[in-house]
Amino acid sequence: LDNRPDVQELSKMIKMYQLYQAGQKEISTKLENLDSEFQVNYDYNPIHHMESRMKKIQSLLEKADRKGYDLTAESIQKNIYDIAGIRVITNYIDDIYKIEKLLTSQTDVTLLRRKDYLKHPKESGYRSLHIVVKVPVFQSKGPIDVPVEIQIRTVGMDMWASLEHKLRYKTDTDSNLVDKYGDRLKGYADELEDIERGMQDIHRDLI
Ligand code: 0O2
Repeated sequence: LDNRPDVQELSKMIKMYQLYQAGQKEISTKLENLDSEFQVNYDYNPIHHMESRMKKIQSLLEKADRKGYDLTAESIQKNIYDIAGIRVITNYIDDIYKIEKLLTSQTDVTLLRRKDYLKHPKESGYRSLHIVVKVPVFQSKGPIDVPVEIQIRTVGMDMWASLEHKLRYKTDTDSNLVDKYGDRLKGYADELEDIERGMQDIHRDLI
């Protein structure tokens, strides 16, 4: 980066991370509670597993720089919503929307942004539901709303995204690989969707 933030700004960003991490924990707990409740009442778990990550400061600054935002804690907080991220991997496609509805209908959770890459897959074939919600974090001086990005997708879509991410990452060193595998992967994304919808139909008949 040419315009690195000074020590004072960096220290503000580090403090800001504590707040975002707390927001991430609030949402993770809500999701875990929903999943346990499903187990007790319906003998079924919509969530296969979850992963949480905090965006590394270096990636955060690079993203802000790329998007042309000031590299200050204030500007980053105002413009970037995926500092705290949770990935929810579900068993079936229906579960994606079920989780979204159950989470966003909670009174202290507010939906800020929504991108449905299931209804509108990306050019690559990528499918996932991305939502950003805000949740209050109770600090010593009172509550502060914190945005958390949640990516919700099925086991199949997650497996696909991991492989495709590797391909894109490798592209930096070998662009032939995208020419070689890009179309095939896109085709697999469509096939996976067919298979997951078919399996969901069978599962629906079994519960
Ligand atoms: P990381 O480390 O995964 O976070 P925005 O956040 O909305 O300002 P953008 O780029 O419009 O910026 O967000 P988008 O495309 O809705 O979501 C970005 C994230 O979605 C990526 O994070 C990936 O995790 C995932 N993603 C989006 N498109 C693809 C795709 O074609 N293939 C794969 N494998 N993943 C995708 P980052 O930025 O890569 O970093």
